[in-house]
Amino acid sequence: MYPLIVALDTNVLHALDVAKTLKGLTFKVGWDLIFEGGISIIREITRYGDVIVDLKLADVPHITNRVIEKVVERGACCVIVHGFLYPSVPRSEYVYVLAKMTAPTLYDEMWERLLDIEGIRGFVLPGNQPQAVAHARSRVGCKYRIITPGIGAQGGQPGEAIKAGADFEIVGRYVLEEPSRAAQWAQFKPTCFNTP
Ligand code: OMP
Repeated sequence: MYPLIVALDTNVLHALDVAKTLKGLTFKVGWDLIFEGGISIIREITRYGDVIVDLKLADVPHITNRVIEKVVERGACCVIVHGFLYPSVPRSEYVYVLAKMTAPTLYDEMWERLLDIEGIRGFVLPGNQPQAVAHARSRVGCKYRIITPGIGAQGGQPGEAIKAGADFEIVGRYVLEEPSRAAQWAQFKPTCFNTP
């Protein structure tokens, strides 16, 4: 397994085709694909690899927890939740907290506070800002996973965020356009965790 999470932000046929071609990797399923393929697309993609569901959840805890439960029941390993919910972020082994985005947002003013959150699976941090990834890794050690979008189309270079301390890089367009590019990740090793 390469330290790569392929973001299947595409139509159902293309997503299934890429997942089959890259069987054994990890896939991220978001709104785009779920609107096209229905919620059952989660289970379908799990036939090819681990699935992270990215709904960027941001509701009150009882609602967020109900959604997480439904997604996990369908075979997802984990779910991405907005960090700005802090301190009402759901704490669970299924939760990745989005702490800073690849585009400028208000997270830039408070993201470091979110690194104190305990009892989660890990953090989503911007792979096109390796210095932020390195800072987060030095703060959390190997207690939590770090996964990083922003590679390829958003300016990050393959492997750069992993070298800065990430475990997995999340890549959409760069790999969707040409799935053979996934092989570039064969040379990289996760900083702390081998599983997404
Ligand atoms: P590409 O730019 O095509 O590689 O896609 C990036 C993927 O990462 C998309 O699925 C985005 O929703 C996701 N993403 C970001 O681009 N920036 C963020 O700050 C956070 C995410 C995410 O949570 O995955």
